[in-house]
Amino acid sequence: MAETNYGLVGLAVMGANLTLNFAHHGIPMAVYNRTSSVTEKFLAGEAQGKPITGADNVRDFIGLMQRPRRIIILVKAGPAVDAVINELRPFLEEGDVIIDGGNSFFQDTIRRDREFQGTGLYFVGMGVSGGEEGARYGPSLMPGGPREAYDLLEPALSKVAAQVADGPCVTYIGPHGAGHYVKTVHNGIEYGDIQLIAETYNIMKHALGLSAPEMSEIFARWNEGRLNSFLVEIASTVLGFIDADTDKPLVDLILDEAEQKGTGRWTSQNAIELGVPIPTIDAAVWSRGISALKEERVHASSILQGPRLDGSANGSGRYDREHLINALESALYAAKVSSYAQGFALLRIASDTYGFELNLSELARIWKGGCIIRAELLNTIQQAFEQDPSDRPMNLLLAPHFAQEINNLQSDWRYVTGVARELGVPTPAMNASLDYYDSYRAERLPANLVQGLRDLFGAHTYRRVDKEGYFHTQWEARPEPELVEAVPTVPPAVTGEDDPVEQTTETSRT
Ligand code: NBP
Repeated sequence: MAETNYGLVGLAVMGANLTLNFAHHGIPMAVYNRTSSVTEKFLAGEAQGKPITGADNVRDFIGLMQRPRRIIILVKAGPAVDAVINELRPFLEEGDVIIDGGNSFFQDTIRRDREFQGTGLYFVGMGVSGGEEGARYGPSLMPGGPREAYDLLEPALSKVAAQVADGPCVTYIGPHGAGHYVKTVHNGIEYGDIQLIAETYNIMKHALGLSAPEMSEIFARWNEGRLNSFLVEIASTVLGFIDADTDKPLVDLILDEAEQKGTGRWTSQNAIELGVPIPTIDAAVWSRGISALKEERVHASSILQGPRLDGSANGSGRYDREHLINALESALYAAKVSSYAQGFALLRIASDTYGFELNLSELARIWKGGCIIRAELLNTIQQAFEQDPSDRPMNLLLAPHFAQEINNLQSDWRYVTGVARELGVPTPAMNASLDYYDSYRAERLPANLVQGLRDLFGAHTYRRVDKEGYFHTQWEARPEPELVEAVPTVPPAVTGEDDPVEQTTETSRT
């Protein structure tokens, strides 16, 4: 086989497809998998006739590559990554680069990056988005770690990444765990998008009584406009799919329990830690959680009632079909913009907090192809963040283009959430997006009362709008603590072994 610097460990779905992608672009690959039968099967199957060679042990695998080696690990995130690193480490030499391409927790990547510092070896944490097809034909790549390691990888990564009009969907994300952090938030945004699409489908279904194939056509039409995106396109595909066994729309036969692997939850957890509001993504995460309570929900549905509507149980006939469909398109778009505004606000704050030096415009650019959230909208987001720093919006909602659009769309957005409320159709993400918008644009929120309450019960202090400084008020006349007679807290012990504890009672504040 031709000489190569590139190797890959982990030949499951992602690893096998990414290897084929590298080979397709003329980059010979060495491969290794813990279970050697997987390697043998791959070499004898899809890898046949391609510049791909493999080994059944790490020593031979390392021997297949020239220095400096660039070894991509694509195994299950977590301890498996450390196990592979520990296996490889004794054979690595100065200048070699390890690239973890799985969905690793970014704090693990920060730790691994630290462990590699000063060893002469490099560690790169690289987010890979696009699933099986992306890995094979062009993913969006988010590599983070030492800049000099990225420079070594850049020529190959630029070839295997998805290509869009303004370049390959890869860029240097930033130091330490920046790549995996950005991939995590990408997945959080993906959770939000998917939930918003599902809620839009649910409102349409309940308010208009449309069939799945009818809704498939509506999503296909929307995909030709400002909602153009991979997820809206595949929503149309899934809704239009007819099950061959039953001749029914397959979507109607799929159990309504959504699963999650962790990146959405990590996004929410991190946002809470940083104090950044991302309610749409949070709603998407807990919606999957409540979906998993199928048995409880079925039970509750026979006890807890929804709104009492005149006429039919669903909304059929209540709403003008074309008007509602158009409003749903506006609401989905507006809610999506609000969700992206939250996601990018989180990226901005995290970049400052962790020193990731993120370029938000570049992130929007590399998400335009290959990845699950690829969408027309990202062009406008890219442009908004390309502005001179002084003109760059603090929040996407403030970018003139989006501000004008949302100002025009908000009445449709409110109408749609109102319809959902009227019908009792749950729309947590759609509402969270709108509430974020209404909160963000509120000159005055009721946090003044929150502060007053906190100061009353906990002397937490507050600031005033008319004076500088922190204030505490004695809100109510407080009775002097009163000493009362000693009261036994336990009945006198019959055995005489436990003496009653003497206590004084005092006015207490929680
Ligand atoms: P999996 O996440 O299913 O992992 C399977 C691979 O991990 C196999 O090669 C397996 O080897 C290896 N492995 C395990 Br499990 N434990 C190991 C250990 N202790 N030592 C060595 N190898 C071990 O594979 P995947 O779905 O291809 O995903 C790979 C990574 O890419 C994951 O982090 C995933 O989250 C991420 N990702 C996946 C997708 C997707 O669409 N699937 C998309 C984006 C990112 P074996 O054959 O010996 O069991």
